[in-house]
This record gives sequence, structure tokens and C-alpha cells, in this order.
Amino acid sequence: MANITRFFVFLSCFCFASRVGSASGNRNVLVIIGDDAGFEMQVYNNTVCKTPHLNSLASRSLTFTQAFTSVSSCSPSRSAILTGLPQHQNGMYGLHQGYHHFNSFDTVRSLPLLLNQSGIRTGIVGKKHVGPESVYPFEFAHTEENNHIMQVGRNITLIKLLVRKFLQQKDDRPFFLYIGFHDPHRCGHTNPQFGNFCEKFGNGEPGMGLIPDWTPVHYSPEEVVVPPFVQDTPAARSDLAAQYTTISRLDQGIGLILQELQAAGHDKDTLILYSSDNGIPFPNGRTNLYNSGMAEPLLLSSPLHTSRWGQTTDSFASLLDVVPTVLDWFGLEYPEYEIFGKNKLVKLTGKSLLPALKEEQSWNTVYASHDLHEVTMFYPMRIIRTGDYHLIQNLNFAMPFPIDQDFYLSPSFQDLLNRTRKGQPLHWFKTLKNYYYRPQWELYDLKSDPQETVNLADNSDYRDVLQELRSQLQAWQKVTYDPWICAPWGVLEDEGPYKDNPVCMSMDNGT
Ligand SMILES: [Ca+2]
Repeated sequence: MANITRFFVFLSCFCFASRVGSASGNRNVLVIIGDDAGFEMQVYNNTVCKTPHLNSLASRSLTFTQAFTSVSSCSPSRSAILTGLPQHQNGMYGLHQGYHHFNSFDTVRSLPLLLNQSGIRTGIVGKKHVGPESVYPFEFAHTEENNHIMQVGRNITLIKLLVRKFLQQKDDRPFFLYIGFHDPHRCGHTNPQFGNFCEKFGNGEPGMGLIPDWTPVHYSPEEVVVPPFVQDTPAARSDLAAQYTTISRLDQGIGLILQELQAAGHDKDTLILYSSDNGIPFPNGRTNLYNSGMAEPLLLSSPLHTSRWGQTTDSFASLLDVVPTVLDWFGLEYPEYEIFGKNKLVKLTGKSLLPALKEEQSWNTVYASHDLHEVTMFYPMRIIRTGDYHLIQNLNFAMPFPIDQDFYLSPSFQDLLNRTRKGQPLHWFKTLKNYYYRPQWELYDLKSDPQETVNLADNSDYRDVLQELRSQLQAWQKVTYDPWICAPWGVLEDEGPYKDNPVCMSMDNGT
């Protein structure tokens, strides 16, 4: 109970700092989000995949080594980035487009909405993947809703020209520009003619079109760095080599955008944030909330905070911190309002990252919450991640973990399937059976087991740790009004006689 109390004290102390620095004139923000991008860059010690433009950005950034998404799925993550609220609170439970049709609640106050109301010009180029429009209104919008996603998300020459158009608009207001690259997302499921990662799209070969600003960089399967959570096989290596080529397009696209920013004279007044929405689309990655699906690259570059340029920080960051960080940069406060009514005031549980640009912070805890990816893929999970431990609760643990359409067709997953069917060695740290069937609780000691291979949830030596983490996780679920707070063993009653004192009522199903 003491820890829950501490947690709420922390939340109640949360407030926005006044403006940092002493810039004259406008302050602007540029957020760049890669699609399923990971740590395949020198900044994070990958010596093979060449990313000179991200390297350059990192030399003017603070690089976070402990940054995490709050959900490892595209639309839910983007909704969390743009609202500061976990998916179970903003309503974007799964993918937005097509028959999945998930949307945030109509009453959610997103970042673009708040900025529009505060006299800040908002723009989006590339992948939006959230809705409804009334919740996520951008004044300048070139997205999959009015263009082809391949063009606005992968054609870096077009992206450059759209950024130029936005920056050259005659407008004295400060701006918030959000770039949603579709690279390095897979495309074997939707556009296989361009390769598994669209690594041939725009490379100038017959039928591939030409992106004038892109110089493709090619890699051999032998030279790629196989992440420890991916099987080391020829199929997975070829898949990674294709991914690296697409990352070269993302990296060069970022270089073009930063060039446009400089040409427009905004390199001295713009906060730049680079990250990704979810884990890489490989086994144990995207749609998982193991470290391999949850850890994200995060670069934060401020022209007003040069003392930590080129440094790394181990302070924890969450993509739920993006909204508080941007509001802090603009000197704006988050409004008081309700989503679920009944005096349930919305509180951001993230924090501004700007203090880390001045000095090291002691942040060491993040939370995550996943319900679906595709509409058929209900697999709710709730997570707390600290410096030492990673606790995962699989709420519907008796169900097999679902596989999405895109990943199913990928060479890496087909390789695991075929090897399993033929009884061949997987060269993987799991079997498909234990990948599909997971216990209710998973607890990993990250100091001794960074790859998360030994589940300690039933180890009596860790009983106190488990209890402490469960309490903290439940406190976060409570403050974010998680409808799943009683799952899987109880039913939440919070209406009628329970309105002022919600309770979890037991289903008496054996526990
Ligand atoms: Ca994604």
C-alpha cells in the first residue's frame, strides 16, 4: 500500500515546468516516427547497417538507451504518442484502417488538437493511422488518407518536397510537424513486387520506379547482425538484409528533412524527436511486449540544450512522454477533462523529457498495455518495466498468442513454421509452442537474464518482488482507468451502488 501511495504522490506532483532556456521568437517541434524501426543503426552499436544521417542527428541529441513504447502495435502506439494516454484509455485498442476500424474516444484531447487551439500550426506528412479526424486534426496533412501510403511514407523525395511546402508557408505561428515514415515496415503482405521490406521500391530498376534522392545501400545476408531474439538461419538473415536496405531509405529521408529544416532557418529553434512506434517485425518483436518488442530508439535534440549533445542516458523514457515533453517545450498545460465521465479526470502518467537534456534523471519505471493488433488478435497484456525487472501479465493466457497477416507471410516466420513442421532445428531461443502458449505471469530479472529466458514468477525467492511490481502495475491501471483492471479472475463493478467504490468481484473460478 505504501508504494501505491508513493505512486499517487508522484502523479499529483506532476506538473509542467516553465519554459526551459531563453530563446527569443518561436519554438517549434519536429517529431519523426519510423514504422517498425529498431536499433539497426550505429548509434545503438550496430556496426553493419549504415545510418549516417541518424548518426549526425545523434551527435546533436541526447540518446536514450532505455526508451520504450507503451504498446507494440502501430495505431495503438501512434495514438499513445499523440495523446499521452495508453491505448486502453484513449480507445485505440487495435489497428485503425480497414475492417479493424479502431478509433480513439471522441472526447480525447490529442496533441494536435491542443496545439491547434493554442495557436500552433500543425502538420503531418506520411503515416497517420489514427482516428477519428475530429480527435487528430492536423492543419497541413498529407497522409494515407489523401495520398498513397507508399508515396507519402516511403518516397523520400516527395516527403522532402512536402516538408519544404510546410516550412515555406507564410505563417508566423510556431509549428509542430509530425513525419510518419512507412519505412522500414514490411510489405511482402501488401506489395510483394517490391520485396519483403519494399527495399526495391524506387530503386530505378525496371518496374520499381525511381526515387531521385535515394541511393540504395545493399547488404549481404552473411554480414547482418542477427538480434538474439531472432533465429540465426539463412532465411532470417536474408530478411534482415532487406530490412537494412529499407533503413537506408529512412536514414536518407531523415537527412533530407533535416536539410529542409536548416534551409528554412529552423535548425536553431526546433526540438527534434526521433523514435519508432513498435518493435521490429520479427519473432518476439512487434505485437510482443518483451524487451524485444517494447524497447525503442529515442533521440531528443534541442538547439537550446547543447551541453548533453552526443551523450547517452540510461534514464527511462516512454512514448507516453512525448505529449508532456512537447507541451513543456511550448509552455502549455494539459487541460482538465474527463473521458469516462463520472468525475474521472484524465491525468497524464508520462513526464516531460526536457529535464534530462540538462542533467541525468533517476527515471527507472515505465508501463505498457496491449489489447489487440488486428481485430482478430485479442491478446491483452499489462506490463511494468523497471531497471531490474520486467513483469508481464498475460490476461488471456489460456489462448494461443496470435500471429498477424503481415508477419505470418514473412520469410522469418515461414522459416520457423517450416522448420517446426519438418522437425528441423529452429536455431531460435524458443519453440513455436512456448511462443504461442504463455503463462499468466512472466517475471524476468534483467540484470542476470537480459534476453528474458527464465520466468521467475513462480520462484519463491522473487515473491516480494512480484508483489511489489504487481502493486505498482495495478496503481497505474487504476489511475489510467483500465477497464481490464480486474481481469482475468474478476469482474469490475463501478456503477450503481459501486459508483463511488469500484470493486473487483471474484468469478470464483478456482483461485
Ligand atoms: Ca508500426
